[in-house]
Amino acid sequence: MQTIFDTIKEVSLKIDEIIINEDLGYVDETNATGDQQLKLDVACDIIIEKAFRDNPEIKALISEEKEDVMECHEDGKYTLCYDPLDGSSIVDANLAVGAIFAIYEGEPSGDTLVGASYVVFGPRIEVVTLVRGEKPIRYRYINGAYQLFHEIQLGEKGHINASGGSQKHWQDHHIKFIHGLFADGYRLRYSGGMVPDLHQILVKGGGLFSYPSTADNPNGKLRILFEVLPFALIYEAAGGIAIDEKGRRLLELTVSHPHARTPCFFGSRYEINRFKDEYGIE
Ligand code: P6P
Repeated sequence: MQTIFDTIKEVSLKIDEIIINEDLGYVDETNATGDQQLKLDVACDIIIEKAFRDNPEIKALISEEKEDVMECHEDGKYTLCYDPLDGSSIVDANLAVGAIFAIYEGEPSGDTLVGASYVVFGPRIEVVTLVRGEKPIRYRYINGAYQLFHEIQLGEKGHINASGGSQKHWQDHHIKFIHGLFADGYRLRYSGGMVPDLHQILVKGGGLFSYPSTADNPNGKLRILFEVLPFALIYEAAGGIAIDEKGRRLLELTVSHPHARTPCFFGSRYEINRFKDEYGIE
């Protein structure tokens, strides 16, 4: 799996160049989940596909930007699912964005997820890698090379509340729960970029990221295979909890379709247990 992480670090530098130098306009296409595609999305997708398709370890590639599975090597060990540039629509505001990678050994599901990684394209480029059963490791790109920065460990309780989704479409009990955290002094830290928003909670020691079901997104907005499951694995490995609105571990969800979505809650233990109490979940 280390060769996959090394390749992610290599492609991160190419994607960073694309973000800085390329056109931010839209193409005429939409992706598999109906999002209008930016030229950035397509360019980053091509970079990742080219980097991995000849790797004999790769059985198949599944991209958020493509409808179909890309079969690579019949005897390959891993299926790699990825979101090439999550949050690409906020690049034009010069906000941090990210790429997310999920490494499955077998049919993609929470049980077969054996590794995860994400890249944060911010004031610095950072990569976090995780081999299941180990601690997440944070790397920073400094002076022309990635340097190991530290292992990531969430505290018991944090102070960040990253509350996603259209507030006008939140259900009443969600409004009460979120506002209760703010009333207790939590700080709103939500950019609309899943990767920096979740990364911030991980590296600042704790808090809550929530993207609930809403009237306009009844299944939530975030995609299970390439967004939700990799972060669920990373949050649990960092000592946190990752569940859906019924309190089910996200890593135990069944995946009905490669582009299926789910409501999701990621956080340190105190915030998730408070969520369960207020949602009346055992
Ligand atoms: P909203 C970006 O488009 C994205 O998929 C995630 O990166 C982010 O967490 C979410 O959408 C933001 O959605 O509805 O809060 O703007």
